[in-house]
Amino acid sequence: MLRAIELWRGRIDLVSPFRTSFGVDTARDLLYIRAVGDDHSGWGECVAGTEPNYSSEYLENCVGVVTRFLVPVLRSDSTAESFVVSVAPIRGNFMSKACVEAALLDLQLREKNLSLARYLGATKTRVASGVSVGIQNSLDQLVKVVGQYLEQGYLRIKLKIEPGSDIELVRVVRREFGDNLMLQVDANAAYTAGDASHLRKLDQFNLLLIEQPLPEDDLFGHVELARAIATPVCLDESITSLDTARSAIDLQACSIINIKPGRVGGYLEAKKIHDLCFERGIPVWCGGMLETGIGRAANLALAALPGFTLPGDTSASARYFARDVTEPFILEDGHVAVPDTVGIGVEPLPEMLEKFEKVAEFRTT
Ligand code: SMG
Ligand code: MG
Repeated sequence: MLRAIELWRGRIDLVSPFRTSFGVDTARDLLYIRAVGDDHSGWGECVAGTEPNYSSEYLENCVGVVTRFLVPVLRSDSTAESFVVSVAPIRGNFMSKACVEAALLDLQLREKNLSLARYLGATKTRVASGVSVGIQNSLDQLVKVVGQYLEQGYLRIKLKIEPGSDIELVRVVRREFGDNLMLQVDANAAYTAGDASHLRKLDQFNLLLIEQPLPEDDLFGHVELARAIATPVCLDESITSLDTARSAIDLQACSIINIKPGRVGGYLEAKKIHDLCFERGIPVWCGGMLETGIGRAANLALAALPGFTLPGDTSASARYFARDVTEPFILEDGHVAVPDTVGIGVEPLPEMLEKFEKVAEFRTT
């Protein structure tokens, strides 16, 4: 039974600034949802950023959406599944929905003594991990950073690119680390349909994929671009639901999909997208939103499904934080272990939670 929902806020510094085509992050503002039952509680992490630049959602707004629209649908007998149905009429706000759903899932799975991985249908006990490398101040710095990650054992490198900082980056990294390196790029929607001939210059580097080259709502632009270049197009921001995933696949706007539960409204929708892609032969991989251990744990459970055939942005805790909020996730032999106890398998460490603030509590009836 669900007795209460709590909202917790905190902030955690990143070990190094993370620069993308839309901005620089030096820390993460955090919103955790805690679903309180009789004997257990479940945690969910909101992936929204401080500002609405990756997507239109932002953390402060999520606090309002959760409080005003999502918590009021909850009853003491609510489940993650019933919650998803109840909030379907509320448009968008995927990241707000996803963190509440995640907390409910964690609680109900703990009550059933079942791990999220097993509940979702995981077939792996560890997940191949890549790392996302932000835009650096110089090419020398980029080579140094990539070299360090490879030394740590990461199996795939993703370079953030933007106009003016793209072809040369890839050329230098390929030259330095060789043709066998699994390498991909992420533009975070920084290009336009007119950039096809420029982006075609990436074709010579045998990239695994180019992620979200064009704006989120430009599916047709991606169709045209995918026809014009040889590098496989992967969508991230554009895929906000099972329906958009199906449209993108049918239109051939992409041949690979990055699945992020926060972006699609939760783990249940993420699993549906996985299942569709699996059936359609579309490779998927698990994206990242600089999550702390709470979000990371749940992402690892998802990434353990059989269709996740490409390494994810499921890096170890140390890639992000000097000290994670949970027990740290570590990289071993290029992989991160999938939690397999109950629920998401982790909880905030008491000494870390002390630095958080419980900003709201709602009792259910
Ligand atoms: O969690 O390792 C991570 C970050 C991966 O590059 C990453 N995420 O567009 O895929 C993406 C970005 C979005 C987050 S930028 C703050
Ligand atoms: Mg991306």
